[in-house]
Amino acid sequence: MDKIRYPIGTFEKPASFQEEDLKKWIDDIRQLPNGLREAVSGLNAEQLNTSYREGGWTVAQVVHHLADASMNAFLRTKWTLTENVPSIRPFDENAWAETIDARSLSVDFSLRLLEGIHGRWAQLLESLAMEDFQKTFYHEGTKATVDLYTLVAMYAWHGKHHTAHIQQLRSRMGW
Ligand code: NI
Repeated sequence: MDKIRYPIGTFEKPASFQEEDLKKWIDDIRQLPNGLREAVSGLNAEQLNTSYREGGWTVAQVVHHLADASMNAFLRTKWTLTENVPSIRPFDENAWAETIDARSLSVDFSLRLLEGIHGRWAQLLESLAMEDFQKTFYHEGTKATVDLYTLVAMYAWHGKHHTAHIQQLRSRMGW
């Protein structure tokens, strides 16, 4: 296992879902914007433009990537709740991380996006009944049917995974 690339390990789909797991994941989703803001606080432009690993995204690209991923995940959640097994399309995360907004804008744009998205998302998830989390979408990329439980668990992991990239870089560099 590459600890720089996977500081908290890879995502493992939980074998079963308990109400307390769900509460914890929703809490992780709610906390992500604050934790991320703290992880980048005080970094200067040069530090924000430093790759978290050899050949990897810069700190700023990681922040913009989190906004890209959460925008998609929030839409997937809404489609799953409002349509019958909607078909969702993947997005090319590497290509999205290379467009001009993700390469040049202040991270503050994406931090504010994440605050808005995660605030709405956590509130929505908290309002659902347990059986709502069994609703599914069809992922056109992996050709798999995915339930809402798995999406929520995955994004709880995803936020912590990328925040840890930044925290680990800071600790390695002594920032
Ligand atoms: Ni990611």
